[in-house]
Amino acid sequence: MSKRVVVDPITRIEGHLRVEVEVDENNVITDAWTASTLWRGIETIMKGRSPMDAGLLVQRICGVCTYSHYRAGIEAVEDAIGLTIPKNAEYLRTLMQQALYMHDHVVHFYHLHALDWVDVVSALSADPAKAAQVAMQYTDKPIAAGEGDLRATQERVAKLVSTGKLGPFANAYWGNPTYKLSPEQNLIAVSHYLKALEIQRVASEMMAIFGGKMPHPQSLVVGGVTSVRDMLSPARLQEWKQKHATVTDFINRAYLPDVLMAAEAFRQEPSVLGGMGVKNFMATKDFALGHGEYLFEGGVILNNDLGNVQPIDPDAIKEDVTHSWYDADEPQHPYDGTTEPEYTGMIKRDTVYGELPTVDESGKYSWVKSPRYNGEPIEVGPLACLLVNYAKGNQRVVAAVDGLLAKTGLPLEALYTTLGRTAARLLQTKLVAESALETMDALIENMLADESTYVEPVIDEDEEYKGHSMIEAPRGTLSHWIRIKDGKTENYQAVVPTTWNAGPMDAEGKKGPYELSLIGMKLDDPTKPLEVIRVIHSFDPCMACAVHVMDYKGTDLGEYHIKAGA
Ligand code: NFE
Ligand code: MG
Repeated sequence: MSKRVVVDPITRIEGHLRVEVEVDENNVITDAWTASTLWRGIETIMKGRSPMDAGLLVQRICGVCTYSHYRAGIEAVEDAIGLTIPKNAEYLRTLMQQALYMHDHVVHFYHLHALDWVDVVSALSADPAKAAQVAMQYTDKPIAAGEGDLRATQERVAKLVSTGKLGPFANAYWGNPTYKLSPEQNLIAVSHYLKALEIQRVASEMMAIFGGKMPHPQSLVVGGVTSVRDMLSPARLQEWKQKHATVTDFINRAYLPDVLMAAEAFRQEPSVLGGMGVKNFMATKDFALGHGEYLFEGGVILNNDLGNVQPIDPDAIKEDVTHSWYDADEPQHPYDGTTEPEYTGMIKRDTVYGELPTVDESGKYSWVKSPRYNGEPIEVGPLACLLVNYAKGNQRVVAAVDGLLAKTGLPLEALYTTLGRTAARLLQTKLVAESALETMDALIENMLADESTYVEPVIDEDEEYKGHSMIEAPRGTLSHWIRIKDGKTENYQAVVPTTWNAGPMDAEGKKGPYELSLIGMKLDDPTKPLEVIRVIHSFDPCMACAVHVMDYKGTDLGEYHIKAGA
């Protein structure tokens, strides 16, 4: 008989995500539904406001990739009014985005995803001297993995455990048999987890040098950038380079070796080698390197046909709300998209934890919409970006992917897995970090001849405009779509990476990447579904981004009782 497993909330993400799966008598997942239970809001409040404020307002969609929405909002307006920004502004915007990626991906791997791979309790029984030797197997120059570092880490964790207050290490499925690292490997990873807390601060400071602050930097405006004095100051540029070197060092000496270590340990673990259902991918051109070159090219791959990467057709994008808590008669193109709430609630049924409210999959069950490309679901994110660029023969990407496959001895097919998604994020981080120095050189070279950073925008109140931006955010392709009338924002829609990946079924019952990635996976113990969490975390969910609508009328949507410490 089939049983329903509910995971809610999925922790270590931004926002609220619920996953429900149905398992058969062998604990194999036969069906899956993902639902955002969080309702926020930005698209609706954009209406009637000045397009000049769009970037600053939409930036509040998220506190993680805040720069992405800021930039996307501003570039949508620039596209609408046909404004081309100066080269210096493009390079500076790219430098900020490189800092964002270096921050966001390191935080995801260590603080949001690592504990799906790393058993902290096992690290307590490691031999630090032996662990220091193990660390040398994955890099010549380990960081924070000498015997002294590892002993100190172990003592720190033991002290935490002895207090009984486990903080970030509480409420996990420690001891789950799908954890595969040895105690020594676990100890190395825990040491890097702690070191990454320092590194993410340095990456944030990189962003703040040109952005004024992090999160929510504030140096972009429609027409260019405002951090002119920082760009002209050799001391500021040097400070950025030093911080860049510190973070890059960590990526090369901790993040890369840890992914190699995980690839080796988990290469036989079935729940890690699945994790992909939708074989359509999309990524967009981004990261200006100078001289008209970009780090990543864009395109769409359908049915995993790597021999046929198509250019992105913006008209092919529509959002379906058949199973989302919104009202619309048919899939809508974002220029004409609406965001009318229609909450229909949950239904009670038996689960492995007893009777609970559960999603009503025959009706509406998520606040996330379902974007489709010519009616097809698409996976976006670092893996999609690498696959599109690998297929297009982007030399940097081909070298990075082939290099990692050679080092791990894994075939190309290994990319189409939970492990592959996680390894792709590492490779993207490395490529972005390396490219940042090229962008910096391009900026310095360009400024010798041209100091312009801003072009004044003009919006004619008697004209109507529409425009969109499409950029790569850390979780994948992000597009913002604006219509301007009477000098005001008439309609605004954001189609966000997590929306592409986490959306519920569409009108035809087609499932998106999250849902399809879970079907067919066997759980060791349905009451402790670590495998589900690991697969979903590999996408790096951000429900704040995915559901960017709030109840601006203050309507009571539901009542929640939260048991502290439960
Ligand atoms: Ni809130 Fe975001 C990114 C955007 S997610 S983190 O990256 O855009 O879907
Ligand atoms: Mg939207």
